[in-house]
Amino acid sequence: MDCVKEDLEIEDVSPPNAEGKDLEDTKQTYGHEGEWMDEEEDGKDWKSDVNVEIMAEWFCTNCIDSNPDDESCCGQCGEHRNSGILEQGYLASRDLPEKANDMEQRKDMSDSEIKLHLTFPPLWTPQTDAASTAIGFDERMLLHSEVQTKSHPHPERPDRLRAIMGGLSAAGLFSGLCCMIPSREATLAELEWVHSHSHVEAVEATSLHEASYFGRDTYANNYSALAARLAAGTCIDLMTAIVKGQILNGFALVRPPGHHALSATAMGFCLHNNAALAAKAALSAGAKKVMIIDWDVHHGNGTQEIFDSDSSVLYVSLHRHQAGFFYPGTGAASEVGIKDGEGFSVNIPWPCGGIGDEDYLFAFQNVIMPIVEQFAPDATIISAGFDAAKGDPLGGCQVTPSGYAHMTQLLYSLMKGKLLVVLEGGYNLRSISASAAAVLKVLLGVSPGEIPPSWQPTFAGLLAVSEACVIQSRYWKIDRMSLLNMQMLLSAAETKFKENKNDPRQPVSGPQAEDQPQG
Ligand code: Q9C
Ligand code: ZN
Repeated sequence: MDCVKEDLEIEDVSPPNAEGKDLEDTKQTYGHEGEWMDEEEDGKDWKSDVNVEIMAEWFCTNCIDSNPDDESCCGQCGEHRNSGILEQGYLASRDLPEKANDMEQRKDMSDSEIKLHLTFPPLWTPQTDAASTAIGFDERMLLHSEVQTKSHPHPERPDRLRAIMGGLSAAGLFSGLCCMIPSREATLAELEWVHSHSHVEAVEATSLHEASYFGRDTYANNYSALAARLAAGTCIDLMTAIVKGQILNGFALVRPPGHHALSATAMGFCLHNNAALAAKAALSAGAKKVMIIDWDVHHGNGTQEIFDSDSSVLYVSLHRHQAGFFYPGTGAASEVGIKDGEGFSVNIPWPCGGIGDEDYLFAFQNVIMPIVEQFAPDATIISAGFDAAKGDPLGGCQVTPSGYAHMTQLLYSLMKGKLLVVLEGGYNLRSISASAAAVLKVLLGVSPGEIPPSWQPTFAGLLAVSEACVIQSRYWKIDRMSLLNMQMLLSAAETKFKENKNDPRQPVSGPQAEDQPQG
């Protein structure tokens, strides 16, 4: 398909190798889904890569793309090389002493130096009430960082949380309008709610080593196990507080992310499954039915596996699937859960990249909300990766902050505000901070208004949504009219698509469709 090739160009930006490392090393760089895109990989002209190897380069702070030394703006995302993205509205923890709070002095401190200045448990008393929005964050989660041996920085980096915290405070959302809850490390017993004992031990063991790996992409350093316990504990506590009515909703700004972590395996940058642990916490705090809605661009294979045969947890995911050729390869619409959990996994698999707001909202209106209304969850967790956002170096999709706000709003209305948002992926610092701010605004009660009626699905979006509808209608009531309507739109679009060799991402109806340039 045309679109597949185009999307690869977005991702296939492995940098020329300045240090003169061998090609094997270049292959290990992040940002292109290597083994999932073998065909395209083969067509690559390695020789020309060798030729540019001597060129000096710099890596964009915002999107980690590599750029030639003589450029001052990133060719991928446009960020100025010295924009100082992490120095605007920087949030310093209240627990840090003067030195660490001073940006000037702090610039020269390494992450582990900063850690030495942290005093825990927190010296402050959390102030919460039933109407408040709580933020979960702890600077010790910044200590989880790849020990750099490769030519390219790892996308799942501490700056992600710095940028989001900075963005929220610059937008005036933090800390004035939110309360904070202190972070706590999840106990080993809690981790074993969803993970095997040996998995927990394997993660714990990494703290003895400066650098360890679970597979090629999932790194750990001395502090990763601590960060992972904190991420999990933060999600557990926020969820518990929501179910008990101590806070209205919460945003867990945590890393490492969690949704790829299986009960016995760390993978996809994830160590412990934070959202799954939050779901268990909700159940133990008295919720009977919990929903996890996962809008990270990747399928949450870990979360799905953990609750595969469990009818008390509904797992819903929208993700780039590409017929199984996009990481992690799972999440076909036909995966619906097993045993007692059959019908309690809902997958909406995008057939290609480039998917945006219109398709996400179309999926919400036509499959997700109808199912969720019937399931009627007592607690809802959003596995909120922002790697489907426009500008993301891994996702190659087009979701805007407004799209994220509308998705949050639909769930907010249904749940009367009771939502836990858990950060998963998202690798463009500008995109993730703008998206997180848009979501937080909704949590704080600011509605983004009506979904623009001009938003129409694309052929690709319609394809995925109607496939999911047909499959899910075995388990849930899906409006016959909207099913018929979708099928009509689809067959019309299909004919058009075949006749004109159109881009599958072009809108299927509405005034824009006619004006769209062809090819
Ligand atoms: N070698 C999250 O967004 N890419 N994880 C692997 C194949 C891994 C993404 C490429 C992407 C993991 C939380
Ligand atoms: Zn992801």
